[in-house]
Amino acid sequence: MDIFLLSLILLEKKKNYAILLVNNEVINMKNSYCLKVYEEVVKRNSGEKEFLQAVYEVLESLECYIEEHPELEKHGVLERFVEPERLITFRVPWVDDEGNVRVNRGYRVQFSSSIGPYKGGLRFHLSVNSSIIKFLGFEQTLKNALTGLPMGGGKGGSDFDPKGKSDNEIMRFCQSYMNELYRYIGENTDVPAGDIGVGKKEIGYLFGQYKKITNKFVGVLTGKDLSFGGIIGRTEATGNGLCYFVNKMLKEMANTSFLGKRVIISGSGNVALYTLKKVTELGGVVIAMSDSNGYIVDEKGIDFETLKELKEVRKERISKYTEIIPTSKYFDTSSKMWTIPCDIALACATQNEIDLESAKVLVKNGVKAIGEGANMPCTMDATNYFIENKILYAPAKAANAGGVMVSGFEMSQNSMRISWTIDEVDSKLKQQMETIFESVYECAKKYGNEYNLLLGANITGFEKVSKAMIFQGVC
Ligand code: NDP
Ligand code: 2IT
Repeated sequence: MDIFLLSLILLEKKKNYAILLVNNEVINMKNSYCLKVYEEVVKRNSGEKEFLQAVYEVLESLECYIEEHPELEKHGVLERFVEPERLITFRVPWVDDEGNVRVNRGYRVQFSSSIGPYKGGLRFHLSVNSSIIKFLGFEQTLKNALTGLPMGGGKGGSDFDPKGKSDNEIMRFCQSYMNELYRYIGENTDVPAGDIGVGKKEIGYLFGQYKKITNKFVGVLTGKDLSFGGIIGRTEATGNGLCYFVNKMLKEMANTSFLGKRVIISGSGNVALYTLKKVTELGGVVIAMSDSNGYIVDEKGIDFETLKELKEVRKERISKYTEIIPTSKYFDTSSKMWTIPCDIALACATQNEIDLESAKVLVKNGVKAIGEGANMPCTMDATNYFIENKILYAPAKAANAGGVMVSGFEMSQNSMRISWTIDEVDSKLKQQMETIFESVYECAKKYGNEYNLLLGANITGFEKVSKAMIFQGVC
């Protein structure tokens, strides 16, 4: 039987306490308001498993806060909070190098404008669908609230696969994507940036087309090259921010640091690469990294410059690393990387890459800390397993907020027509990531579980967004 249908039947049977099945996981939710809202979300977003997972995870951790704030139900805050303000889908036609007409689907979800203009990245990946875009936009709303900057939540992208495409094909695709997207965005309305498959090159093509259509040179996108309004340090910001957050967590919760730790990092894209660089600077040894095909291991530590050249310049698969560094080995199943004994595991590739089985192996092998550089990289049962076993766990919406935070700095730099220096960017990023840690840690302690930084992050972000929603009335 369809698991979502089953969830509904179970909900019908038990009014105030239900056992829900989400993505085949059995979960408990007790608060009647959260339950009612979740039931509606299941009905309305049938089959959207990533979105349901993200909403469930947030609602479950908000229960204790909701109990203390009955006014939220009166104002219908949760009902509005889980429904995107706008979801735009559109056709993206383009012509490949052989002259064939190709069609992809474009998306932009404008999830919440409660505390600022919609803000969030664009993902170009074969797997992109409305469930993935909505889960990312929903998470982004809370993440952006944690940054302390006035940014709402949005996300977008396409099922376009950039792998194997020529620069000209990528340019034509980006131009066609922007031919539709430009109607909905603006420097004070919605400010997209990069995510999987979208980096500085794609942002350049998108910006060029926006400027051509609108005849405006404004900060409508972040992650731009420095030559036309980009901010120094944005490329490194997510990886650096993740390391600042995890380092602070190690210090405050276990009186230790990255120094001498064995670290594994999934992925080898933007977030993973600069995480490698910063972990190494902080004295950790990164012994394994991956791409979607497999992973490399080198007990001596993976070399940043070699991997960067391979991935960013030569656009090769990670397996080629072993041809340059003979001490390294390649294994062809990326999910098996989590079986390597390590002190710290940093998930920097994609959603649901650490499941319960991987979590159990990591814990059995002595992992001390998990950091989420990617969005929702741990399944719900994996997350619960880490928290129950008192593993230090840095949740995505707090730990990877450094990227969008520096995007926020880029927006202010563009509005003021000034340039920040690298010292200004980096010291503000570090300070603000540490502040985020402090506030989510305080909140987790307040609600009785200092290891549950996910609860701390969800409540801290939600408190800000929900206050703004109540002040602004029903809209
Ligand atoms: P990139 O496109 O630069 O790199 C993505 C990396 O993840 C690649 O190594 C890719 O391998 C791997 N990957 C992607 N999809 C899968 C998959 N389905 N299975 C296994 N591996 C996969 O993206 P980013 O580094 O920018 O993004 C990585 C994660 O970080 C995403 O979850 C993103 O949402 C999140 N994030 C990004 C921010 C940013 O500023 N860029 C900010 C905050 C979060 P391959 O090359 O083989 O596809
Ligand atoms: O998930 C994310 O926070 C991002 N992809 C960065 C978004 C941004 O607007 O910089």
